[in-house]
Amino acid sequence: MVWWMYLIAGLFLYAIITVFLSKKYPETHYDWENIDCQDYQFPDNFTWGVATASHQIEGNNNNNWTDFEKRTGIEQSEGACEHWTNWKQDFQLIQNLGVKSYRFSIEWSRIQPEKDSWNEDALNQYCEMIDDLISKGIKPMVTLHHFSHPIWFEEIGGFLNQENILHWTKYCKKVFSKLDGKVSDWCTVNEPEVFSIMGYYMKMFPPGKGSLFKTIKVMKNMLRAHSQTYRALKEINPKSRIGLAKNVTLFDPLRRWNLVHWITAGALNYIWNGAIISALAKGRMFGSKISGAKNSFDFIGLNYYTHALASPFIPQKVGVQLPKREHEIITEFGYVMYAEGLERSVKLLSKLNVPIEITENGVADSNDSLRPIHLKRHVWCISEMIKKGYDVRSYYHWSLMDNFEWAEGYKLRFGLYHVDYQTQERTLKQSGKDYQKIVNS
Ligand code: GCO
Repeated sequence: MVWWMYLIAGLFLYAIITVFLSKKYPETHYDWENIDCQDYQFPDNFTWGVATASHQIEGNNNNNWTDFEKRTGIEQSEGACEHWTNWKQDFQLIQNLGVKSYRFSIEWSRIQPEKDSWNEDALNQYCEMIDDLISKGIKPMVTLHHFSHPIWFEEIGGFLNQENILHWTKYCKKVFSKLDGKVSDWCTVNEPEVFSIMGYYMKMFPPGKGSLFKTIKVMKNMLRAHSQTYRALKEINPKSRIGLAKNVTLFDPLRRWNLVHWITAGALNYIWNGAIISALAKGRMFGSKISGAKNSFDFIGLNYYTHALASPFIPQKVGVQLPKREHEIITEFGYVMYAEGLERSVKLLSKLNVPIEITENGVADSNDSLRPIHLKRHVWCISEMIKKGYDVRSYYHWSLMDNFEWAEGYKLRFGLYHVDYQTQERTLKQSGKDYQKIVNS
């Protein structure tokens, strides 16, 4: 063969591979102009909810995050929504929406401020809060770790050290034993991939490290921590429903004809999504055994926000504008609104063969101009998925009210209620009214 024959054969092979990949991994886009998003249907037992996390709303915490905020000089969380004192009023707001479930997290640093001391008053307050929710007909879904933990735990290496998992399990058992009987739905950890990548690779979350090796180690340990907790809690009450919340961000190649973009997308998809799914489905992650991870979940929580267009030059920062398709709408977080990805994410997680709870979905939108469309599109997509037979049981909107958006601080507003941080006044937004309508229809 002469050189040009090799060239033609190579080009032919290249074309076959990219066409094959494009067919196998389609990037769905709907013609939203011609879709009637009001045309949705939900089974009677579908659960509507809202979600928050302790550090983002409670205020005046003393944990790895407050320490990181001080160290790095990012916006300080300080009083946040002062929810720790305003919770009664906030629970009225939840009831006012008509939702039947509320996902929130317990602040470990409140329960166990020092390694050897438990704060029973804090635990009792959570108990009182849960009783109040139940009396309002709102089912609590409790997350045990949503990015924040005590400073003493961080100081001994947090989830970077496998031997620290026993401290975490001890805390989980303590909380579980107290709340068991009142709470049936539990999320062990929130977004292990976000926690490890943002904290140990992108330096945007505590502890602010930049090491791929440590990132992978933490991700593995978090899955170990989840599995051990799952088994320990199931022993206390086999009837409880325990899962974890997984953020699915879909990585699509920026240019669908470019094999390098496909390879980048594939690698990022594995690190962000595939590794954790593999731990849960096969008990293996990045080539290591994660013992006990297989069958360690009664449901899988899906936190869905967006897809990202991958190339070797993908920005390694959040809050900056990412590449987008021409017709796509960019949100204030810098990523696009892509409701079509919700079904793709559900499809991905349905491999795990357990019910799917959409534990988070929402948009950063300070003047509430996008959220109404965002909500409509995502709700319509869920209704379509249910029609197709996917086992999606619930939808928790992120978030009940504007709150402290981690490294982005207070400028990003995700709430159905607007929060005036000066007066702590909450006001229902138009999207909140829309959600109220959907939930009550
Ligand atoms: C996350 C968290 C939430 C965020 C929300 C909006 O995904 O980072 O679970 O705490 O506030 O996702 O970004």
